[in-house]
Amino acid sequence: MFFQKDIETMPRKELESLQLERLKRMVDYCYNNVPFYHKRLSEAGVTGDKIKCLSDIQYIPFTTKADIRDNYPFGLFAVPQKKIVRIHASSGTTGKPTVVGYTRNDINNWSDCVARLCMAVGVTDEDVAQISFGYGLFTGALGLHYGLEKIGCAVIPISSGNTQKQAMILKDFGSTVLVSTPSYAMYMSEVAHEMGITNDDIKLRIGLFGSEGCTNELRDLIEKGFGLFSTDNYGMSELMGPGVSGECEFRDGLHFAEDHFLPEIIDPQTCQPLPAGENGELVITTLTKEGIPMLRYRTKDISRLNYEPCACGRTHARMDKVKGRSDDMLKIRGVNVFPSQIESVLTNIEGISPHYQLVLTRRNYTDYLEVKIELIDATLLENYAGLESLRQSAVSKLRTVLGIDAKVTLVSPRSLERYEGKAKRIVDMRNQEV
Ligand code: DLL
Repeated sequence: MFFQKDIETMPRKELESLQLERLKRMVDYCYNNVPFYHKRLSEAGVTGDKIKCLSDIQYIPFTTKADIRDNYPFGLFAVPQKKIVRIHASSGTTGKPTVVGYTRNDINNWSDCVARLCMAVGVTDEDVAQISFGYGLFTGALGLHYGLEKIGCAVIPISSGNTQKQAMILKDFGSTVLVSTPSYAMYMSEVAHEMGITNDDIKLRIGLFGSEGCTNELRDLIEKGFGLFSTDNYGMSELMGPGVSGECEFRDGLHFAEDHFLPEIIDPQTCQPLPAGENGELVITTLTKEGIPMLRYRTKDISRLNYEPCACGRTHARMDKVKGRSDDMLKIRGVNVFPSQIESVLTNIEGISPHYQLVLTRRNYTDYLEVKIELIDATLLENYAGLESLRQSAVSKLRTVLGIDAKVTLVSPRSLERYEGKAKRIVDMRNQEV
């Protein structure tokens, strides 16, 4: 199903000329309204009329998270304060948050983009959506909220946390759509089952998961746990929030809202554009944002673009599921390791739960990786031989996929922390060499 079929299936030629026209306009808009861009674009000698084709985007300087932080809080806003109707922020791991502002048009475009990805998996005005993202400065909850309301779906703004209550509401209100991070959905299904709630007691049929990576293996476990069909959606507050891209029912890549966002892939080391089909860092330019426009924003997310038409009829480019971040890709003894690779290995081993933690330490200038994995069955803790064989099997499967040795520690069921938002699975202590 489509929310804006004419736009979503627009012939590529037409779409690209719309993008070119909007890109030229966006460059001039930034130049004229944001002193930061005025300086950057003047230094690079780029103005809207110098952009003759889409690949000329490569002459525009990049924008980074540091640029937003340096202009904290509102320095990159392109409109006077009175035109801003909403402010969100993303909490960084350190220091000040990155702050973003939306005009009324921005909010309208944002809800259109979200409505598209909800309808692409079949959400209708008959659905009841439980939004279990945290409401607040985070864009996830209000982003999905407005998009779902636009379709006419009934929204339950429960926010995250209080997981037993979440399970009760799922059952009592007959929620048909669950909106959350995949790790929270996994946790919620464990809690619901512990409370004796079975899939016959609930009406969930669709999961709209996003805001963090999720392997297909973990997705399959969540779907089995709740008896639903789910899609992945991607976005970031700097660009808008959720709605930048999302899967359709074919789940063969996440369709961009390419009339609003122009994606590129670059080599994160050389910063040079990479041809379609290659893995690299996703760089995105907003084509319509008024509040805080972004020119060539470096997302740090690693993915790949596919411009082939999709079986669903959408013509907008698709990105692969995010493979990891160029900055939290783990470099262990010189080897690039993505946490998603580890997750795929673990979810394929019988007897262990999908909850894990990666602990990195450094001794004598050498990195060590410990993978803590939770058992499903506590009785195995009394069976040394069984435990050891499970451990060995995990070690050898990890070695085959990662190409390095990891220490595997099996821990009791339910002993690792659970998350109501994005999971924090990596504990990096390498700067505290022992
Ligand atoms: O997480 C926006 C969002 C909310 C997207 C709800 C989808 C659903 P931030 O908090 O600014 O915004 O975090 C953005 O999260 O650069 C990615 O590294 C990661 N991320 C977001 N969606 C996905 C996804 C929201 N589907 C950062 N898969 C991004 C993998 C994701 N990583």
